[in-house]
Amino acid sequence: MRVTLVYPSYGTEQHSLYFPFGLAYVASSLLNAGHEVTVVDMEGDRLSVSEAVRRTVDSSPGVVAFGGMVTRFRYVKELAGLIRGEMPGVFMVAGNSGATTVPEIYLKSCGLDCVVLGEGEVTAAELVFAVEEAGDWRQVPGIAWLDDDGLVQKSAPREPVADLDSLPWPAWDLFHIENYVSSMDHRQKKVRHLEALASRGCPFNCVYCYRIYGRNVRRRSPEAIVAELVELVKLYDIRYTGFPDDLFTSDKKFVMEICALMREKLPGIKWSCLGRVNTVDREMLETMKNAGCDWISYGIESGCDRMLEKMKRGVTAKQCLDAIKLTESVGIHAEGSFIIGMYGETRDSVKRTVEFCREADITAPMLFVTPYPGTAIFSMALERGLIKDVEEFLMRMNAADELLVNLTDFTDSELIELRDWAQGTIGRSYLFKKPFTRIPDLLWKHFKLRGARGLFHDMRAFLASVLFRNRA
Ligand code: B12
Ligand code: SF4
Repeated sequence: MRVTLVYPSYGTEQHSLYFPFGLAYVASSLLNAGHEVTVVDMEGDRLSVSEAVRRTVDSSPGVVAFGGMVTRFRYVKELAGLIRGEMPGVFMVAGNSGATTVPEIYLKSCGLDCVVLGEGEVTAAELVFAVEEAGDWRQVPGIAWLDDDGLVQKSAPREPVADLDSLPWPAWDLFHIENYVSSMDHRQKKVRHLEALASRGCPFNCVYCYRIYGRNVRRRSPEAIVAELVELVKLYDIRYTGFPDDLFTSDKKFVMEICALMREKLPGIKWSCLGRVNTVDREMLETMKNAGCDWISYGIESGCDRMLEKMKRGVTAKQCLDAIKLTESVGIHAEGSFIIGMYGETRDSVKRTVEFCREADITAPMLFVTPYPGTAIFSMALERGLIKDVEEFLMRMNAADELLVNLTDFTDSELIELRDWAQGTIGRSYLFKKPFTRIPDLLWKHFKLRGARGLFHDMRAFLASVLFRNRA
């Protein structure tokens, strides 16, 4: 059957491109099952909504399937409405963490026939087959739909793919891959790059995080991961890579094995990953460094132990500081991500985060805590009436640089001001430690990461912090 996969855009701003692995994995499984697949990539091809609709309709699909992060819900809604107007009989489906956690919103607002829950590869292939055969697609495990009374019904749960090596590699060639390979990467490297997924799942339980693959970690074999990377070098001449896993460093032995193979088969290739401070040690970091790792991003989130406990991070600020210093000491650049506005946040806890950054000598954009669907804080925000209309909340979602839901005892404007103060103070103390190298570097980095708007916002925050430095 002819299937058109639609990747909705982030928006109109210029920013780096991130390859949509979820959709590309679904595409390769559909191809493997014998279906004909077209991709309409709004993001990579910078398509307007009307162009995306035109391309979708022109591809004459029997099934239209939407991907993209939950933050792109508003585009799925708009696209689905327009496509339905042009092709009333087409079967429409969506998959991702949003469709999985708030299926009723996707089904009702976007007029979809069904949504795929969780891991999509096997479900999508079976679903398209059932639609093609005019069979009872409601029997396919791992989906949800609306019944005649408008109530959400779910089929039997889909078992996770036991052997990740059995999945075909992502269908890179259905996308204009050169756009992604040559785009600047979120690890701030202007080199040819593409990543590969090594594992699915994370054993930890942070209250602001949703893991579509759950707590049980499944890992590909190191041989298969490195073989895929070797293929990426051969096909696209990549020089930089990384692992967009939930948590790449969840198992030392696994990481060490990948590193040994990378040293042997991919000398000269640099890479980065997401790490967790209590899953690394000196031996592991040195091995990673020797295998080309030059950048690790740690989710630090707060420099205050009380807040770390509230987030159920399972680590202390001291552990975070030690890991950052250890990482830098072996020659890998360590970066931290921070959030502000968790329930229980106070001026004192924010000051501790600022102090933490000073001591660690790091800076990073500080984002507002956002209760994404599926997280513990989403349920809490619903219970407390802080999110009254889930669809309206999804429609406003973006990159967490705006305050969407206030979980604290501060007023919105107090919290925004506190964030601007903290962001500015952290940035100022970092920059002025080595002004001649750091100021140009940081401006460029923020522009790449967050576009012109983000750069403008951060510069404004920085100036505000210089002018009002004693406020907090
Ligand atoms: C890489 C990444 C990014 C990249 C972009 C990735 C991209 N190409 O879109 C960047 C760095 C830009 C990014 C940004 C953000 N991200 Co992000 N990101 C990830 C990360 C680490 C990996 C995504 C990935 O490639 N996964 C691997 C693929 C194979 O899995 P998948 O996408 O889920 O796809 C599977 C299923 O969802 C399903 N599926 C997916 N699409 C489709 C389509 C169809 C038709 C079907 C049938 C099935 C299906 O099947 C797929 C295969 O099994 C995930 C965590 C994770 N490991 O998933 C977080 C994650 C998706 N991000 C998240 C968040 C919150 C954000 C930000 C809001 C963070 C921030 N504070 O700014 C921003 C949003 C920016 C924006 N404006 O939209 C959350 C989403 C939470 C939620 N409840 O939805 C996640 C889950 C992290 C987390 N654990 O909380 N992110
Ligand atoms: S934030 Fe990171 S460590 Fe915590 S549960 Fe999510 S993926 Fe795991």
